[in-house]
Amino acid sequence: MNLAVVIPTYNEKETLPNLLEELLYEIKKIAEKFFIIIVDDSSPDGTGQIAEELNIKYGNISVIHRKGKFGLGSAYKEGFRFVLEKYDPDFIIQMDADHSHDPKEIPKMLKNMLGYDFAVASRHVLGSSVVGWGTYRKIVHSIAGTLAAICGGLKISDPTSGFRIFEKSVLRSIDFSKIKSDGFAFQIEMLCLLKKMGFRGFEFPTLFINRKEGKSKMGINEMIQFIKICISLLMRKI
Ligand SMILES: Nc1nc2c(ncn2[C@@H]2O[C@H](COP(=O)(O)OP(=O)(O)OP(=O)(O)O)[C@@H](O)[C@H]2O)c(=O)[nH]1
Ligand SMILES: [Mg+2]
Repeated sequence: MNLAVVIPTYNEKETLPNLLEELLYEIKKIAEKFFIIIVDDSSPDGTGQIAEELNIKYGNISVIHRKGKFGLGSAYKEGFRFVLEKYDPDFIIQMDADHSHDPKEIPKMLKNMLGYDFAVASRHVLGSSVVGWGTYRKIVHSIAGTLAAICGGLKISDPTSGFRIFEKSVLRSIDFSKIKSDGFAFQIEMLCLLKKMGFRGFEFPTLFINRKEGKSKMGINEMIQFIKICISLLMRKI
């Protein structure tokens, strides 16, 4: 099995080295060939350079250096296009760089992919847990997830989760120019498109650990864009 992992980064110098060490350890156990793609938006803290150094240390890491901060969704679009054009992985994994997503769950999710087109690591199904979130974060997250699910008509309990696996033909059949969001709302639009195209997904119970280092990039602008996308979905404009 050949695997590719796409990781968008913006100021993640504290977390990326440990994440990559653990990720490589896990995927080397199951993959014949593997490719890691870091999409860095000129992180002022030098994450892009650190990613290059990690490639010298481990190999198999491609770093896409972009000229500005163009957003999480735009980073995924570019990373997915790159990986499909350059490599031919059987599965493509997306995850955050902040080590909130546990690489040990990748083999477990892959084992369940038979008969499915994609998988979403969920913080809301039986067996999942979230470590390190306060009440405010839990409430905001629940409201955002519920709103997105209602507006998009999604049956997924955690539509904002950024830890997902796609079978390669799924990503090959997607016209990414149809996804308007360049920010965090990309996650929702992507699920809506998958649903529209009739792809089948499942949710996997995840252990989500809040970032211990670095800062969240989810700001007020992202929230506004998220609400706009939800309204467009509700009005069937997407
Ligand atoms: N390339 C790129 N990556 C981004 C951008 N915004 C966020 N990211 C990355 O996207 C991932 C998710 O961002 P986070 O800040 O962890 O967002 P979050 O998980 O909602 O927030 P926390 O739970 O507080 O960490 C991380 O790997 C970020 O570095 C961006 O504009 N460009
Ligand atoms: Mg995060």
